[in-house]
Amino acid sequence: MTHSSHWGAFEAEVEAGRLVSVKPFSTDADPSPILDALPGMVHSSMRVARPMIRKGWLENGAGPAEGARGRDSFVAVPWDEALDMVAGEIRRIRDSQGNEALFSGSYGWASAGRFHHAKTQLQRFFNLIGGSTTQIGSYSYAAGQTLLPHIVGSIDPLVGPLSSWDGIVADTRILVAFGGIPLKNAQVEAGGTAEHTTGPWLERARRAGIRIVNISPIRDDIGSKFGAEWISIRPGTDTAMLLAMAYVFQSEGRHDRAFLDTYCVGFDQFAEYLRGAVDGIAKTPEWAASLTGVPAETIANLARAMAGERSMINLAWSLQRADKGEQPYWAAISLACLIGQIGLPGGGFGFGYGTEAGMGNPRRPIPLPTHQAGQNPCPSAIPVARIADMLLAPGTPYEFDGGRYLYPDTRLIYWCGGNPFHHHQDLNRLVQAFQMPDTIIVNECWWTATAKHADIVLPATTTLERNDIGASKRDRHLIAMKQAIAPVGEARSDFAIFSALAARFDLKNAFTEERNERAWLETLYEDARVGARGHDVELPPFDVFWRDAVVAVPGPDEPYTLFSAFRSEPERHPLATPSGKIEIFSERIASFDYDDCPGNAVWLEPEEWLGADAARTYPLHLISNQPKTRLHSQMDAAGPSLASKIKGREPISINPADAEERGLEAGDICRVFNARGALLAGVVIDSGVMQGVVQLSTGAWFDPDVDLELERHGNPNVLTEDRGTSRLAQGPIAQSCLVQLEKWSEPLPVVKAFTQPRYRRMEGIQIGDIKR
Ligand SMILES: Nc1nc2c(c(=O)[nH]1)N[C@H]1C(S)=C(S)[C@@H](COP(=O)(O)OP(=O)(O)OC[C@H]3O[C@@H](n4cnc5c(=O)[nH]c(N)nc54)[C@H](O)[C@@H]3O)O[C@H]1N2
Ligand SMILES: Nc1nc2c(c(=O)[nH]1)N[C@H]1C(S)=C(S)[C@@H](COP(=O)(O)OP(=O)(O)OC[C@H]3O[C@@H](n4cnc5c(=O)[nH]c(N)nc54)[C@H](O)[C@@H]3O)O[C@H]1N2
Ligand SMILES: [Mo]
Repeated sequence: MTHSSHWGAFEAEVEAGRLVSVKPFSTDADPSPILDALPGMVHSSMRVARPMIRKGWLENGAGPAEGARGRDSFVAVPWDEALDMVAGEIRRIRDSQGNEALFSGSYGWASAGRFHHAKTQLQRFFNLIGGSTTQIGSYSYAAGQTLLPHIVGSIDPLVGPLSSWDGIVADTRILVAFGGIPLKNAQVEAGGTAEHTTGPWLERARRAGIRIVNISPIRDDIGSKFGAEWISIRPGTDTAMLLAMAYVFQSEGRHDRAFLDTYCVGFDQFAEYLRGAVDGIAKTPEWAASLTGVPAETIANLARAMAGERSMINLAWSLQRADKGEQPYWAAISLACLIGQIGLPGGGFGFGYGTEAGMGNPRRPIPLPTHQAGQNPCPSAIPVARIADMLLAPGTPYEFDGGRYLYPDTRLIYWCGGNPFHHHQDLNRLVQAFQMPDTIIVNECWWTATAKHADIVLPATTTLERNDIGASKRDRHLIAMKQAIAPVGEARSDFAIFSALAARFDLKNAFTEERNERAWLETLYEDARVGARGHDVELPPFDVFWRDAVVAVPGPDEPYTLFSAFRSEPERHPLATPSGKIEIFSERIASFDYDDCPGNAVWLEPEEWLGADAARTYPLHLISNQPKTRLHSQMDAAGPSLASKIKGREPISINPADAEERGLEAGDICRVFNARGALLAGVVIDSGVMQGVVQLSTGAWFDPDVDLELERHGNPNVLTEDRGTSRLAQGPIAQSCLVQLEKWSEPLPVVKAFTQPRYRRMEGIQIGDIKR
């Protein structure tokens, strides 16, 4: 049975109604091992088997939970009763407090599949009942997403299409990658990917003799097999290095004056800043060396090398998931303007060649089959990562991208397809924030920490229990995702759940448009088929697609170069910025008068970095990057992720010198802590992690021991800070985090992340058997 996932398309093998194994897609040159987790996860004892209500909520009624959420046991109830309670509570709050009090932001990756996209189903329902408060932007790149429209008029350099790899292989001579191009990340793509191409592209770049430079605290961010040089840099200081490179260009007269005059505004203000006219500090390589730990000569020589040759600057998204995370992106764009190669084949910049599968793939921009949530009639939304602020301080003013707003008073949260107890920072604070509303409802396939912190948990099917279409902006395939097994337990699809809720508001037909799953798949596919014709692509009819299960759309013949139209005809193709040009200085951002994001790229000291005062108490910088063995928190309880644990905890990598100083050996359990929290992790000693830095991937299921004030499983978000990048973007700053680490010699507390909460059956309810 053909199917797909965020980490790749595959063939599902089913025996006696159970998924037994998964075979990678036949033409995938570099399939992801994460596939191996699927059988174990789909039939895991952690599946939510039936609707569950938190005992305290059932007994005491809706209201703030005062610590009971996350601790209480549950009661299993029949579907109809659960749905009645959910609909009743949504109606009560809507009618008494207004739609703004309903929160459906529901950030999260959910699963591949364009129709059963969880958040779309959720928000489609809420939009029909008058709307709800939502979230703006993405945890992935909130800072870049808010900044770039001001500077270059679009977010293409962030989400694509980037200048395509075929053009890089042909024309780039030096590829400078801050945060590297980690293949671990290139396993996944939202929507699903049939071919993993980043490794093969890097291999072609190596064979083409391109000089590849990995500037990162972690050596493996570009595998040594691609011949990359490694320049280790202190986390959070890339802006200083980029500014110093710009300084070298400018002070040595290597900058492209004609490019700056024709295509940019604000170079003179920026040049003043570089020279030190603003703050008395010239942004010399020596200055940057003292901040970054990169030798001044290395910085200057790299800048000079880039002056003479076709160069591509790549920054990982992680760089902007940090305190003042807007700055490295603005500094990189400004540097690329001085170099003057933007819009030329193989030149300029791009953010994220190593963030997801297919970034930089040559691809035709045909529309995808996509379900629509419709318009939200309620004009209420918060910046994505300000959720805990909103819950803890309703009515408080905040600033965002030039505007001033008040946090709404949230009485009900409905999460569907995300795991805030994975993705949010400072989880101990989020536990408090989640006590505030009257009611929290979660649709989940598994007993994640978010499900455990809800009042009503509705069991959702996994993709293998329904039919769907897999498609992504960055892969050329459409994949028929065919139902392989019957729903596990009493699970229902999110579509079925919201159809049933809509019926309780007399809106069933408006929600379903009188289509079932099959009719929707056909409609979405046929719409995309019509749209594809606009790009001279003729897709087969739906029945043929469904029979063959795969459609591969051939890529374009010519490489794509970002900003090439603007470069060749700047008057005819101006950028969507106030000046129509690239804004090295932005009058508009300057007019917001933010000291944490002024009118041009600047070095602003983060609150937590290795040069901060706090580093005397917490002397290690924690990189909580994306996990190699899973997708965020997904698939943590099986397969490669489970196999990677050390005594049941997430591995943390540390430089040999830092390990020795603390008497740590490989395989030890250590306590990692700062003022916000503490966790246990398993020690891996790795000289590929620079001294002063530790690396602990995101995604171990949150497992707090309230009495010990200890997270037992290794979830780094008990340590990270919950504050916005700046008033401009208010993005998350997970990468700006200092910690200390010590050996754990006490008895090891039992990990309960993969244990279901206690529950009992309500009188008269038959419980089916769930495999444990
Ligand atoms: N410290 C730190 N924190 C980070 C980051 C970091 O770099 N460092 N990165 C951030 C980034 S970039 C991101 S994108 C976020 C990711 O954060 P999330 O996207 O919230 O993480 P996931 O684990 O993918 O959560 C998706 C949830 O949806 C559930 N799900 C899957 N399919 C379905 C379905 O069909 N229906 C329903 N109802 N549920 C389903 C899964 O079981 C899972 O619990 O994390 C952010 N957090
Ligand atoms: N296997 C797997 N792949 C994934 C995901 C996953 O969960 N699992 N998640 C996907 C998602 S949602 C996203 S948004 C992307 C994220 O894509 P990225 O944000 O690019 O991913 P990260 O792994 O967080 O960071 C990449 C590397 O940047 C380096 N880095 C961190 N801080 C700094 C710094 O201050 N300076 C420099 N120079 N380098 C730094 C780290 O060493 C890290 O390995 O990944 C996607 N890919
Ligand atoms: Mo992300």
